[in-house]
Amino acid sequence: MSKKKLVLLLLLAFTLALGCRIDAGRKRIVVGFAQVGAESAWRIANSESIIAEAKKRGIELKFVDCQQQQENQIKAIRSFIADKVDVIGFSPVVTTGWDEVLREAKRAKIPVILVDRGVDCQDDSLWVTLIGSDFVEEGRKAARWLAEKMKGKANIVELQGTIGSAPTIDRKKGFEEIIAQYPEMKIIRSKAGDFTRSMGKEVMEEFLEAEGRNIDALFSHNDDMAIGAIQAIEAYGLRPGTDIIIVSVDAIRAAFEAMIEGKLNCTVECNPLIGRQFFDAVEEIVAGKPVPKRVVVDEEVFPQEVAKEFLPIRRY
Ligand code: GYE
Repeated sequence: MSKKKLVLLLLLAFTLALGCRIDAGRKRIVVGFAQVGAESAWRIANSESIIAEAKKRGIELKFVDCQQQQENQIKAIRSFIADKVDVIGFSPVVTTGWDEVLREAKRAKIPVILVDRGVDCQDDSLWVTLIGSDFVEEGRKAARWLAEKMKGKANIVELQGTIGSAPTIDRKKGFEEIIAQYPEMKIIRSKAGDFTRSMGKEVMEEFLEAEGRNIDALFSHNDDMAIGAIQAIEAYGLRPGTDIIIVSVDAIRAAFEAMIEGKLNCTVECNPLIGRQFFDAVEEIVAGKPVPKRVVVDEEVFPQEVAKEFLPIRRY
């Protein structure tokens, strides 16, 4: 063998060996996820969907429950940056106040995916994509259903979600947009119940105290608050679903059960099972492929009449 051939052969062997080493040591994808909290059945299903999908794909997930506190989310994101994760996912508890920490992620060249909720930042290069529902449309759907049910006439009380959060801002906007077309449909009281059952109950008690039988309908920004409100209405001596017509959002199993009991009238679907779409985007981003800036989840409206049919197949 000539010297030249030997050198070439050695070079080839070296390259192959190096290639194998790199392949064998190919880094597992690491994702940091700063979750809002565990405030509702929707959120719990959303967390489960994300955790299960990471496991299925062999992706390392650093998952932090931020207990509905923006400062906890910012802290978690900073720790993900320090850990040099491949991708950061988070569901912003409120829309504002993210510019600084998102700029830090950008400087560290860590792509950010918004999951479920959007942010209000001028610079949309601070995140790669938003995967979640169209909350304005959900508000419209609730209002359209209610307007038809009430024949365009109702005194409505509104239980809002977390103040300053995207679903609260947008569901209210969509609902009001449709209600504005009906001069005899009015929101007579509106207050935040922070998306929890206990607050839904508490605020509904206040509404009843102030308005009593003057209330015809309730629009609740999620099912958990509606379920809390149902308890308050019963305790007040009125029949939820009959004396007060109730429409809410999420379509969790407990809402279907309440509809079967006749206590809730309609729920607009908001799908929390977005783990698959989230990790599809993660893998595409890591592979350097382009992803759409906005991915909207498909959703339905479920009135009481179909509750029995759909409860057995509801997954959350
Ligand atoms: O409707 C509510 C949850 O952001 C869509 O947050 C989500 C909302 C959901 O706590 O139940």
